[in-house]
Amino acid sequence: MPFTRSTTSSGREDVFVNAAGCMTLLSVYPFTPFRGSWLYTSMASAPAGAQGVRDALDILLEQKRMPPEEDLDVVVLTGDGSAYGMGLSSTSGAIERGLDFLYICYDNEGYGNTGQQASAATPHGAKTTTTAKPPGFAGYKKDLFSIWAAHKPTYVATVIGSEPVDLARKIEKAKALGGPRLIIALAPCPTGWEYDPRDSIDIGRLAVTTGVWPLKEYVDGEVVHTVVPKPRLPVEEYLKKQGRFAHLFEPERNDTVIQELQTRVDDYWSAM
Ligand SMILES: Cc1ncc(C[n+]2csc(CCOP(=O)(O)OP(=O)(O)O)c2C)c(N)n1
Ligand SMILES: [Mg+2]
Repeated sequence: MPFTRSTTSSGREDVFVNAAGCMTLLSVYPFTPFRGSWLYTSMASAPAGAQGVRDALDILLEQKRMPPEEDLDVVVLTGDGSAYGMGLSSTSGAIERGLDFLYICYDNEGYGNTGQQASAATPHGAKTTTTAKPPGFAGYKKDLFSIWAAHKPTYVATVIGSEPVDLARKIEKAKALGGPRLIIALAPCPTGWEYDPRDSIDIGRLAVTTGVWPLKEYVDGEVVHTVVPKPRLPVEEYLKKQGRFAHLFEPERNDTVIQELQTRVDDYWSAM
């Protein structure tokens, strides 16, 4: 029988396993805004922490010390620094073991908490506190979606706050499934990306309409795009809004990098 689980959660039925990052600052001992339990882990070990919590819950269930209706969902919550980099090894192990957990990564494309140093999720050309400008970050954003999908987990999806209906549908879908599940949320960050907070939604929309952030899901071995931007706006519309890319436009326009970023997005969509 396929695994199904109630999606009507108040949050009390979740255990959040949260690796060090900006989200950690929501909880200042002994207070937390999370309705359920919250466990803090080091950057590299949230999925290992999740395994421990899941195992403890399973033992309680097996020994009938907890009724099934009181079972909890284990939700890992980390930034991109953990999800794309430091925690990737423990994530791979957890997926391989078929751990029943939902991993939510909020991806602000840098080590935000410590001052926006470059991470494995930083886009090419962006200014960070660990990259010279110009020309900005020399590396390329890691494709975490495909890395997860290669493990053949139950579910992988990308979301963004500026597309709330798509986001809500994917969270509900992920919550109803079992096994390893990932949701990656591109999280525009006013401090790290250098823009006025009121532009967060516009920047999120531009990430989608320029094709920079494809909204998609992997389920049953298939990748499906849930939003296909047509026609796509030029990538520079997205870049121009953010101070971290300002050096690509002033004092001189860097056509080489701007064109490279555009070509990479075009190549992605023409391969679909
Ligand atoms: C092994 C290790 N190195 C460095 C740190 C310091 N540190 C704490 S939070 C953080 C940034 C985490 O980045 P990310 O996961 O992207 O989350 P964000 O801060 O962007 O929310 C760093 C480097 C740490 N806690 N552990
Ligand atoms: Mg980050």
